[in-house]
Amino acid sequence: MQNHLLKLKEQVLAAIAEAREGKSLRALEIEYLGRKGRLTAILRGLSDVSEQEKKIVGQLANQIKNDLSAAFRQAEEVFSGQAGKNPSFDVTLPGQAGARGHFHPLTIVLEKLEKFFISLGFLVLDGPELESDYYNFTALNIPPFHPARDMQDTFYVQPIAQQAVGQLVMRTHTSPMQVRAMQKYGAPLRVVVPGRVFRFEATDTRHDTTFYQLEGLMLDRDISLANLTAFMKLMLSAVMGQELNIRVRPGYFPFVEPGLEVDMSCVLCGGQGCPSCKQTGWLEMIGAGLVHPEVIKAGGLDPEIYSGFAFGIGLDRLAMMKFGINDIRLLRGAHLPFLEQF
Ligand code: FA5
Repeated sequence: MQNHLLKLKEQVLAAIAEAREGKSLRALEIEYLGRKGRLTAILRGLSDVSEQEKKIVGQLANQIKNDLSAAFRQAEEVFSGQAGKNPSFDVTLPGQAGARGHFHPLTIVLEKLEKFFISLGFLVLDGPELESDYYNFTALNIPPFHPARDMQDTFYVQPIAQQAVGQLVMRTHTSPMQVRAMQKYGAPLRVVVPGRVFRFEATDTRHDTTFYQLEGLMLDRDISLANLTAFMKLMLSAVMGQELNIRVRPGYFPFVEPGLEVDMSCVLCGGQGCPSCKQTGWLEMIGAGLVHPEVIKAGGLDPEIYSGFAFGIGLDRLAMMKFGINDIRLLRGAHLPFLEQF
């Protein structure tokens, strides 16, 4: 009997949920709870059961009747548009504002860069953080034991299957993706590769052991330094939201020839000189150059046909400049009062 009652309750609740108008709701109520309704009939039939069962089943049946009546009232309110108009609920009271998240300064800078390069027809690629020694160094014209390896000391990882992949490193820059992209997509090629990189070095306000870079590579026929400098000026101006000047100086990276350091005019002092730019009016932001013929060969392409430029920009330093952050370590400090400012 109890099971029968509980099943009946489920049946009615399902029918209420399916009702689409007040009329069918009223018909349902009469069918089950009316004077000649099915639940009423069950209650009447209780005269045939034992006193003890009568007590238990009677109590359950009454409870079910009350529950169903309440469900009918609630559904009726929905149909009559009264739902939510309960006078004990004051809709004019101010609500509780939910905490709203926002983007991290690094994400803001990265999105601006990606948008800029996508608008110029570049692909955005992702690369492995745990990289082979070959792509991180050797393919970039930095063979084993070459002194240039000292420029970017890193964390070496012991591979499980040594013979399969050779030495593994936490990548020191995003440049390994240059050769990977050439091998996968050939030329002509326009790609940018944002990502996290790792170095084994002492931290200070401008150096961290983990930071972000964005690599850029453009390969085609007749790409020159003029193309490179034009892109650098446009890119920095787009991210900073103001027209900036750049200057280039010779720089040494074994995977480019010639190699350049690109500085941008200091956004804080407009190039006049201030503590942030060490009174020079310039800030070093980017390593760049024309892709070395050996690197183009490692990518499976002919350096007699294709030339190109490549660059690597530090996103942390860019975010520091854009938002006036004076210590790079704040970017990964997970310190909410700091992050809530952006
Ligand atoms: C490189 O990593 C080269 N792969 C860049 C490159 C790409 C050159 C393509 C030529 C062609 P560099 O070590 O200078 O270069 O780093 C590039 C940028 O990363 C720097 O300008 C700086 O903005 C940032 N950076 C370098 N070291 C750190 C560090 N320890 N902490 C934070 N940012 C850093």
